[in-house]
Amino acid sequence: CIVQTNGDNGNVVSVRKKPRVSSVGLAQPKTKVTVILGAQWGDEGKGKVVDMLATDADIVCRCQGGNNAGHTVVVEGSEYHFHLLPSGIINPRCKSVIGNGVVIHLPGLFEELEINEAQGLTEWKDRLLISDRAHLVFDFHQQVDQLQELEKGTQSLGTTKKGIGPTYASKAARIGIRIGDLVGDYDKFSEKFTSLVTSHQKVFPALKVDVKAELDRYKIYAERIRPLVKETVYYLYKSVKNGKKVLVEGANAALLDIDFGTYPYVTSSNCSIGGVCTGLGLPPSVIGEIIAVVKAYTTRVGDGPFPTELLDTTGEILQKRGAEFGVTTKRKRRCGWLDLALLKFTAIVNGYSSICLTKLDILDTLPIIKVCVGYRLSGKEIDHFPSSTSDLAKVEPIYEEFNGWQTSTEHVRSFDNLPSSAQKYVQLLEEYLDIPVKWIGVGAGRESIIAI
Ligand code: 2SA
Ligand code: GDP
Ligand code: MG
Repeated sequence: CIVQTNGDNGNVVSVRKKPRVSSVGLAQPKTKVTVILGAQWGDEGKGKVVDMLATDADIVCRCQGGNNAGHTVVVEGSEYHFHLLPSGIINPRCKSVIGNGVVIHLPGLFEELEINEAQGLTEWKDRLLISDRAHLVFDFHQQVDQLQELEKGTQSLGTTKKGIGPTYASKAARIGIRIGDLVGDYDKFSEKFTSLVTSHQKVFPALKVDVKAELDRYKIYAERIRPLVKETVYYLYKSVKNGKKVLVEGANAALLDIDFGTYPYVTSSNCSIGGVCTGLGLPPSVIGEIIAVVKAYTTRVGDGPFPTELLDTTGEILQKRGAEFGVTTKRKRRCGWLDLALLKFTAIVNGYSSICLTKLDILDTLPIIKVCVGYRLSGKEIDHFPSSTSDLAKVEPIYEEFNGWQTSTEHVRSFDNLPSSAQKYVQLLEEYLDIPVKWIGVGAGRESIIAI
């Protein structure tokens, strides 16, 4: 009961028996949002985990990145690749949201939809919602990405050349163009586009853009995209408040995060937990489970330091058995041992509540398996993940060695039926990070999973 008194004479002016509201906005939501994040350098198998959890979700959201991402889902032998679309789009019950933090290349988005339609994706028009605050990636951003990589020569980052960095740069410079601009006043959009091109041509005189042709093309895109555009912040607010189950699909991964990754060998968005809030307009109080997707070994595509990289035949075996090729660029992925020192760092940043360990089956044939449990720098063991890439390039991994299980785990569906050395491998990961492993992937298909 709240009693308010008049300050002068102490008389009671109002008595309130019940609080006026039964909850405090989204501080106590009915259900919490589940987040799926890549815990290494990407391609951990997030798409598969999202597809698995989407069967029980109402909404699946992307919050950052663009069509640099490549997420694979294998259902009954059919392989789907998603770049901009949330992997939950193949679930006919699920709405898919592309949030404000995503950068969208519309020609790429429509191409992706067509490819997936040919593979059986249907009725997406009623299920796909795109934030009016999301920024647009134009073809010239992709050209700039290529020019920047060329200019860097041997210092290149190994980007996907999808225009991601240049688009986030336009956004941060406050000259970017949003989906809302495209579907708004077309004259204003045209003015903004023309001046955006001009400002880039000042820096890159080699940049050739047929502004009139681009504007004609985007007039058509504006009409195609208009029915999908939504103010998604309010939509998600209402959904969470009404108890809808929301899943967030992280793209890229923690070590590619612009702040916490191996800068400058990173992408240009926050792929860690913070990007979920800023990329969707969700407050931290609604975040529930944060699931780390961890590959049973480590891969990296693009340049930059990689302490446990294997430049020998074991690395080749992992690359071949794991079919480690970029989904977007088809580049060979670099492969190495599982790195727990790295995972400890990303666990600190992201606060994982559980782990989905993927691709354990890829280790099935190895006689010896190593796991990095710490780093030495200049001969001394260090207790942190170096922020400097030159230090990271110099660290010496400290390894723990396992006898391999050398038997197929592909058809195993319970933890108890895994070979004992595979069980020990999983337990080391859990104990080192103090986070439970809830699922283990033993194949690419939807069914190839051990739930613990
Ligand atoms: P960008 O294009 O500016 O984001 O590139 C910057 C760095 O980020 C890396 N990056 C990725 N790493 C792993 N997987 C990604 N998606 C694709 C896939 C990659 C592909 O699923 O296979 O096809 O090559 C991804 N996207 C960006 C990139 O390699 C640079 O190191
Ligand atoms: P994402 O970017 O994290 O979604 O991952 P990618 O799709 O880029 O790469 C992961 C690859 O591993 C895909 O080809 C998946 O089909 C495959 N994959 C995922 N989980 C498993 C697993 O447990 N075992 C095997 N063999 N393949 C898997
Ligand atoms: Mg990928």
